Parts: sequence; C-alpha cells; structure tokens
Amino acid sequence: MNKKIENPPRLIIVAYRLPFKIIHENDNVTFQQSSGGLVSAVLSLVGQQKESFFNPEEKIQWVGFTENTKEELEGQSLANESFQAHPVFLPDDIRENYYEGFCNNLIWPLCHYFPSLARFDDAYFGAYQTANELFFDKLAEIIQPGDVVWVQDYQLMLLPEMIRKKFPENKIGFFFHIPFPSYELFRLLPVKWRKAIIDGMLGADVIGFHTNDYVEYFLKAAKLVSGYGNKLHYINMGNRILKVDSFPISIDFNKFNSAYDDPEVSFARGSARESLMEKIIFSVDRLDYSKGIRHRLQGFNRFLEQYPEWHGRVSFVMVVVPSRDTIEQYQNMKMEIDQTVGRINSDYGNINWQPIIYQYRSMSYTELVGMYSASDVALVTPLRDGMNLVCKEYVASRKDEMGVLILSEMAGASAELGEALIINPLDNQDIADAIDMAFKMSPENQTKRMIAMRQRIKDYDVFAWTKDFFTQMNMLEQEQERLRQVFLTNKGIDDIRTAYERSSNRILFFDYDGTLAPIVPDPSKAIISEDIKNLILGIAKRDTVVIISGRDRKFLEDRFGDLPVHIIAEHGAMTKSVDASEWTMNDDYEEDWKESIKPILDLYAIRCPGAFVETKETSLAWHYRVADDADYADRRSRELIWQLKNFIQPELKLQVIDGSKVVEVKKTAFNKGTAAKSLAAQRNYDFILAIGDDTTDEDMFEALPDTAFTIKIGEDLSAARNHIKNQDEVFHFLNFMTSSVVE
Ligand code: GDG
Repeated sequence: MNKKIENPPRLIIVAYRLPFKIIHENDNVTFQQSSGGLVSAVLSLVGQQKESFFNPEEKIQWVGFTENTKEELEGQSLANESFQAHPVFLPDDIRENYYEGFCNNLIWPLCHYFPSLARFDDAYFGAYQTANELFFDKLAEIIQPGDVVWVQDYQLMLLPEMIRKKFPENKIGFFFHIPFPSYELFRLLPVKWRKAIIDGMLGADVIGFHTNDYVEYFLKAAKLVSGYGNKLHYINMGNRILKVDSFPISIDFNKFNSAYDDPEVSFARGSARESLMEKIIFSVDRLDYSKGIRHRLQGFNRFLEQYPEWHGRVSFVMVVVPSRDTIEQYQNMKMEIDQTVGRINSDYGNINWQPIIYQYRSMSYTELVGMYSASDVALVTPLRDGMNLVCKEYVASRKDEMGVLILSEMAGASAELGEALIINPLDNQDIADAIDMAFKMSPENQTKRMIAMRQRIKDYDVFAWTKDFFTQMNMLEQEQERLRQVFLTNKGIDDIRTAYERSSNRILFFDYDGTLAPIVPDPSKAIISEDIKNLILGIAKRDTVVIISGRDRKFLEDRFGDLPVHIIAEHGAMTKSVDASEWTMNDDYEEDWKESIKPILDLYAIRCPGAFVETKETSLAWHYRVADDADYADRRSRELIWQLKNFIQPELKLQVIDGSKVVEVKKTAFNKGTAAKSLAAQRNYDFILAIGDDTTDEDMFEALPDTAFTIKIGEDLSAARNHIKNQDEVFHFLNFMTSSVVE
C-alpha cells in the first residue's frame, strides 16, 4: 500500500543529542555511537525504511547538541555512514537553565507525575527559548525545499512552530518520548509557558505520542490552552490540518531475537547461570526516580520477608546506569539506593548468598542480552515511563520462549504487553507476590505468554513504528487540501446564486437525512418539512433534481414518489429515474480485491485490542463492538474509513460502509460518488450542486467535477468546497439561491 514517492525527500532529525559522541584526540576525530531508546529507533530509518520514504543517496541530517567546542570541530567532516551531523553549541549558562533547569528540573518531573520535584525558576523559560532558537538557527543553515524535518522530544517543543513560520512548505513531524501528562498536571505550568509549548508543538504536521492516553491529554491541553478543538485525531489550524496520533515506539525485534544464538551472548548467558543462584531476577535502567528503583527494592525486600523458602535460591541482578548525577535529587537517590541494597544484603545475605548483585555502571550489548536471556524474571517497575524499551527487549531476547516479565502498569508498554504480570509499582506486596508467582509459573504458561508478546513486538517493531509515522505524514499531505473547511459567506452564497441564474441546464443532488430532513433519534421519524418539499418541487420543475441517500428504495419512494425527481437509494445500488416506473439495480461485481485490503484491516485490528476482521463472501468487515476501549475503537474506526477511502484505488470500485460498530468494505461499482458522477455526465450540465452532511456524501463531493458547487452541512472535515453550519440553513440557502429565477 506504500506509494512510491516520485522524488524522495531528505530527512533531517533534530534531537537534543547527536547520535554519536565526537572523540577528539591528537587532531583525529572519531565517532562513538550512543546507546538509548531514541537513537536505536531513529537508526532504523537508515535501513529498509529509508528506501521507501527518503532519498537513499542522502545521509540522514542530524541537528543536535554537542559537548565539543566549535574550535575542536572546525574543519572536520562530521559524518559517518548513515548520518551527517550538524552540531549545536550551547553556552554553559544557557545549557544549565535550559537542559538541567527547564527540561530536567521542570518538564521531566511534571510529565512523570512528580510535581513536588518540579522547580519553577524564571530563568528557565528564557533559556529554553534561546536554546530552541539556537537549534533553529542551525537547522535554518541546512534546510532545503522538500526536506522532511523530524523533531524529537520535550527538549525541543518550541521548534516546530519556529520552523513552520520560516519554512511553511516543509513537512514537520514531532515525537514526544515521555508521558504527556493529564491536564491537571500540565496546567501547573505558568500560563505563558504552557501556551508557548502547545503552540510550539502545533507547528508540526504530525505529532506522535506513545499511547492513546497521552494523545487525549494533549488534545485536551490544546483545546484548553490554545482553543484548538479536534475532530478525531485531526486539528484544524485554519490554513492546514494537523494530526495527533499514537505510535507506540518499539525495538529491532530481529536484532534481539537473533542475538540469542550469538556465541558471545551464549557465553554471557552461560556464565550468568553458572555464577548466580537457581532463580535470576534482572533489572536495568538509567538512574531516575521515574524508574521506580527504590520501590522495586522495597518490593524485593517484601518478597524476601514473606517468602523465606526462596532464601539462598535467588539472585537479583540490578544494573543502574549513571545518568544526570550532577543533579542533587539524583545524587540523593543514588545514596538511598546504595544504602537500601546494602541493608537488604546484610539483613538477608550470608557467606554463601548475596541476594542483590548491584552494578552502578552500564553493560555492553552482549552482556545485556546475555542477562536478558539468562533471567527467569525481568523486573520492570517504573512509577511512570513514556513507553519503556527494556521490557520489549527482554521479550524479544527470549528466543527460547521462556521467562516471565513483571511489568508496571504505569509504563506505556503495559498497554501492549497484557500477558506480562502487571503490577502497581507502588505496591510492595504486589511486586512480592508477582515474583513468587513468576518463580512458580509452569514452563507451558511462560511460553504461552511469551509467544503472544513476542508476536506483537515482532509485528510492530521499530521499523513498523517509523513506517507508521511517515505513512501518516505522507497521507496527511494528501488530506490537507480536501479536508479544509470554508464556510459559505454572503459573498460565496451570492456567487452560487449568480452561477445558478446564469445557467440553463442544471442538476442538483440532495442527500436526505441531515440535509433535507433533520437528524432524529428514531430514523423512521425523519420527516422533511412542507417548506423544503415545496421548494424541491419548485426546483424540480425546471432543473434536474436527484435525491441521493443510503436509505432503501421504499423509504425514499414513500417520500418522493410524487415528485418529478430522480431517486438513488442505498448509496447508489438502486436508481429510479424521473420518468421510469421501475427501479434498476446495479450489479457489477468482481472478486479480485480482498488481498490488498485485508492487511489494512488487520493492522487496525492489531492496533485496537478486541477488534477483529471478518472475511465474508463479497465483503470484509472490521468489527469493533467488542473492543476493549469503546472510545478508542470508535476513533480508530473513523481513521480506518478515511484511510480506506484514501488508499483504495478508484479502479477497484470498492465501497466503504460505516455501519453500526462495523466498517464494511464491499465490492460494488456504486456509491454516492459514482452514482452522482454518472448522472451528472448524462447531459451537458452547466450548473452542478451537491449538498450533504454524511460521510457517505464525501464520495459525491469527490466524484463530481471541480466546477461543481459542493456543500457540506456541519463543521466536520470534508472534501466539499464549502460548508454551511447546520440543516436549518439549507432552506434559506436554497430559497435565496433560486428566488430570482422564474420559470
Ligand atoms: C525514553 C523514555 C521511552 C540501558 N542500560 C543499558 C542499555 N540501556 C538501553 C536499553 C534501552 C534503553 O537504554 C532505555 O530505554 P527506555 O525506553 O527503557 O528508557 P529511557 O532511556 O528513559 O527512554 C522511555 C524511550 O525514551 C523511547 O521513546 O521508551 O519511556 O523515558 O534500549 O537497552 N544498553 C546497554 N547497556 C546498558 O547498560 N547496552
């Protein structure tokens, strides 16, 4: 389904850090690839994704901060095989108030639900603005027409708007890697700061978060802070549409999976098993209060207290990677962790057994995968985590389909990994019981859970993540034009009236529900007013009038049978011409379409727990009545419909029906669009008008020639040229338009 792009663009990543450390020794410059979730994710773009979305001839341009000085890097070519680096230099005072201050002393704690740790210093925000401007200046030096810019994370929230203002034609993506907090937390920011943040992010075309919750919180903040409402995942910015969606970041599944057989990993696994106790628990994270390290230790302590049968039989390998330890809070936390580990080891350990093996140092990749694959339990207990990649890496490393993941419900990943033992990280007892349960879990049960989780990560790996993001970017571009809302002004109405007066051969299409008749709770009671009916009669005497509806023929015949109008029923499946006494049925079926459509429905089913795809004889149905989260499923169904309508090639002549908790794709050559189009082509009409309120009317708006006046009722995003506010206004509009024409 991925369309080949004619002139693939260049990709520019702007992130706080460059993807490598620049080592400068004796006039030689070498690069040391950095580790970390974001870098591994973006690196994946260099592989197969680059082929389809970006120009393979061009390196990925990366704008990011470097600790090196300008002088050190002068005249050096800052590139490796995949990246061309464009370093940003931040003066020390700016960097401190920007990075340590605004980013890590304020935004990080706030977004991770630690408002008491958030510091509000007046100097922070000014430095944040200045730093964002410095990143912008560097970008402005290198950006070219057509480049796609992908801005990363909370350090650069003002950047998308800066880019939009100066380079309005470039496509801009923004991804937020940490939790976007609920509005009650977000509103703790000073009014000016929070508005700048929201407006800054809204400069992007696509804004991505890890989970649907974060999307909702952001949409609410955008509404309450800057007044932008949303329709499903879209925000109408007036001159453009932007999309806010969830893209759960993932990992390179195959890399972790195949590492299992690497001899060095096997060796590391073997030596861990040999030197450690019967049962191994493993945890690894950066030093951070959000990672729940202290609570994890308390949970382990409770486990030792309550389950003495495991004494002497368990090793808890806890690796903490140094991070931000120049900040006082982090230093205090480190001290507390050291003391707690010491206390637990001294309380329970003996000459032959040390319960916790603690390392405050990072590990090599080989050691890491060796530990993942040697451990009976991975203990991942963040108090808050945007996603958490460690748990996904653990699962992917288990080629043997063994091991148990204990996972905090506060990690974004818990939405995807329901087969883990999900715990509340604040609840020591919960952690203790989960460890005991994991140790006692049968191999069959472990394997069953692992298989399900592994399949999910394999299906939506980091390549699928990036592909998903850039597919949405590309699709949005196509949608920008057709989704724009332009409400009819007096001048606009006058123009239509003049065109009507000047023409002599006219055709007018009217939808029924929501257009000629108001929408009512009981559809059988949707009644057309006498005024409108008389008006239609008057028009039908001189013009071709078509009533075009999803209703069945009997319903429409009852209401319009006595008028000289064409009637199209069931979205174009049946037609009755003005002078005909019988209905004609269109039955142009072909069967060669399901293979290309089903993968789209399947992808949506994977991304919407509880939804499933049914393959019928002549149609495919995406059911979501039993989806776990009704609101989320509802939004996904809207999205699916837009996507199907965008991506289905017209030659396939497929119809997408938005049913009751089901989206159905049918093989039929007819929908409102094709029906309207064929009628409009029958004569040489010099005035074509179509009015409708429903999503099915979009087909009609799209199918009619560009010269047609297409009018959408309501403010939903639409392909129609114009909007009018509501059904009440239809009568006045039609009355005014036709009033000066005499038969
Ligand atoms: C942020 C968000 C979100 C760790 N120690 C070692 C090591 N690591 C690697 C892991 C993993 C990565 O670092 C950590 O990623 P996480 O996702 O768990 O956490 P954050 O660094 O906080 O990342 C987070 C992420 O952004 C992506 O959007 O998931 O929620 O906070 O890949 O393997 N790697 C090696 N040795 C170590 O000692 N080799």
